[in-house]
Amino acid sequence: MEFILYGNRESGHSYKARLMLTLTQTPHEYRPIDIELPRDRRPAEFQQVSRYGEVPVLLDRGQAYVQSNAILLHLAQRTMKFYGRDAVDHDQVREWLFWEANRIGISVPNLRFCLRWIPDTKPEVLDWLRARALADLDRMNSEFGERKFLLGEIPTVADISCCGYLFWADQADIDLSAWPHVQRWLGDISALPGWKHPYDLMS
Ligand SMILES: N[C@@H](CCC(=O)N[C@@H](CS)C(=O)NCC(=O)O)C(=O)O
Repeated sequence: MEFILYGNRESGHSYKARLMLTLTQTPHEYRPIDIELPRDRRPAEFQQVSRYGEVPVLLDRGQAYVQSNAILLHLAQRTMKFYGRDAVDHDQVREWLFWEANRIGISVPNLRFCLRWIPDTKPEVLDWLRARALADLDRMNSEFGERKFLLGEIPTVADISCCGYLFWADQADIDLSAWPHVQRWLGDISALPGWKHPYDLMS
């Protein structure tokens, strides 16, 4: 198989990569990794290719790619799908991927992680994460007043990246009805042919 994806069902970063493979109808093998195991007890084949010890990892003809947004960019370039129309779009896609990695791809996942798995998280940490998440959702909501997707009328990997954890917003104790444009955008993404919810795609 040309493409092999290592991921985990609770990992939105893994979901982002598999959603791209699925939406582009790219044949691939999915190999789930138990990330509750200590890193040195995970399968040797995974340890060998996971530079930072994390999921997701994509193998493309044996070459390993790590970091979900780098994987998305690689797949966009390989398939020339979900990449926008021209060089200006490609630059904007890259900007959004960097934004996601520093903003909504940090705030919402970590808020969810602390609420679900770290019961003794200090309230001030939760407050900080929540404030960041709300600011990030405000930012995204303001994008969609005039545009269907982040770059306009066509979806790109920028959307695939930014939406990843938002299908689990409830697990981060976030009620998305406060951001109606974000809700509409998520609805449009979930209407794309082949879309599946994280738990249906990653199990
Ligand atoms: N910046 C990385 C984050 C990857 C990440 O945080 N992976 C988590 C799951 S969502 C993981 O592998 N955790 C287990 C570990 O670190 O051992 C990306 O975008 O791929």
